[in-house]
Amino acid sequence: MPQPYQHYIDGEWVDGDGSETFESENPATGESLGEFHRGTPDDVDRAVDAADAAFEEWRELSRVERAEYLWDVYHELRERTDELGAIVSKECGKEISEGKADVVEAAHMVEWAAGDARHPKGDIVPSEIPSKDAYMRRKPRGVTGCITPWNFPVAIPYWHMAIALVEGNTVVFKPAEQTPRCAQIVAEMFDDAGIPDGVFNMVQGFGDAGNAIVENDDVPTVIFTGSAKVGHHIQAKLGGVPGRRAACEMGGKNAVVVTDAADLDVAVHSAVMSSFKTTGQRCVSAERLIVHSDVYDEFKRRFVEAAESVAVGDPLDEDTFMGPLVEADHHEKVSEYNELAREEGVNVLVDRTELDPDEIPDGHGDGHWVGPFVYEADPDADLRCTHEEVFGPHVALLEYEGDIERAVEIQNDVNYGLAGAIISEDYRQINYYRDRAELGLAYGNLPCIGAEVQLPFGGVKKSGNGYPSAREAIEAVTDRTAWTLNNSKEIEMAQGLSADIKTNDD
Ligand code: UN1
Repeated sequence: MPQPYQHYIDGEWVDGDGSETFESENPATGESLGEFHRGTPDDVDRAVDAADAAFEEWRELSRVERAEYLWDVYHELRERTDELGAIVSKECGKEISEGKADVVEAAHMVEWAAGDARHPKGDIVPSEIPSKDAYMRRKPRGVTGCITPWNFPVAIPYWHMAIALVEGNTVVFKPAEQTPRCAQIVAEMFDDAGIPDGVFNMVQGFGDAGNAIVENDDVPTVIFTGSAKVGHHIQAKLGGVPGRRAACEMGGKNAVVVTDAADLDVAVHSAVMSSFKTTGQRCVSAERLIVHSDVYDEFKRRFVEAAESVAVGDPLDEDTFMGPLVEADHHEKVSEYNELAREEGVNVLVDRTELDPDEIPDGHGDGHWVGPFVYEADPDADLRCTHEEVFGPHVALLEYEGDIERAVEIQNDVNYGLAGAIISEDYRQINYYRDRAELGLAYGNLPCIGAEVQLPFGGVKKSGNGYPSAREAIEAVTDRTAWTLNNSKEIEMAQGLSADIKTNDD
């Protein structure tokens, strides 16, 4: 492919209108991974026009025919997992097992959507009237705008697009500006699959391009995964507009609850995974550990030991546990939150904000390195550091006394409600947590990361409206028709309503 890399609009690779380009940077080394055309709002509008024009023919195909294009993508994802996993790791800094898992998660989502094309759909609904057949149908909504984040640069685009396409919608994809190389590969796969012109379109760029999708009234559905700030803007903008819908998945201030009945091996393992995997940069990562006082001292000792020693390093090295943060601005934000926690008077237990020079791998001096930051805080204090999402390896230990109700009260004392976990051997505690924790995704005796694609992924409260994965995504990209057919020559109404037409002559 020639550089600068191009947009994909109406089945063609194009430069677009703008004169600006931008670079993708490897966050572990600072090296450039390519130059990309920066899309403009006009480029987005052209992509929307192409998607709108392609919609009528695409919706006429059967779901099974549409899924055939996705099966091609599936096989390419499977065949190229190792190669693409390394590109994911290079572009967003996730360690290599996570880079590959991103591609595998993408394959799973495509498999789910394409396989679902052959599954029975809809409900048969009873009628009061014997001669009536009632059932449910779903219709595609049209152009779907997909605005995706950098932390799952292959998986999340397919979360959004695989189902939207199988259901008969066309797509305009605006990937994160931090991971355009991965997005380029996503687009190449649709091109390789020979998807009809205009059905899939991609415009590379920044927030102004994403906003052009939101502003375009020919886009009935916008699917967004990313920051709460942008997601709430989209929800506010589209919420009151008839016919337009926003399906948003945003962040969290997620917690792992460790009760007095916890197995501490499971607790420490789950907490380390939840807090430090992906360098804390999953929207499901845990930044709060709510720990019962009976087990607090031992848990703290073991968790601190792990936080002091987890391996930060080259994402391509299989011995690395945590890669760098994604970019300089984010490094600054995480460092500022660590500083803020100190200003708010917490008790800092581990501070690896600045790594020792010998911890930074050779040739990686320009990476955005950071290690764990762990502190103890009062669960009742109204602190920003324990209530706002940092999106990094920044973790508070919050000690509680008393019963599970108290732990769940602390868990729920944030505006977010995405993911969480309870570690306990007591099924009553587990069941109370399951029913009362305000969460979209909850786990028992596991980390609160690593959801499988067939689960309905999404949160409550400030975390989103619970649409972006699997069956629930179908609801986002389709409209329901409750269909009733009369098999009789007579019209008979339900509810005892008279069907007699009475005239003045009666
Ligand atoms: C995200 O957190 O940004 O559940 C997505 C998980 C992954 C998806 C995470 N399957 O950890």
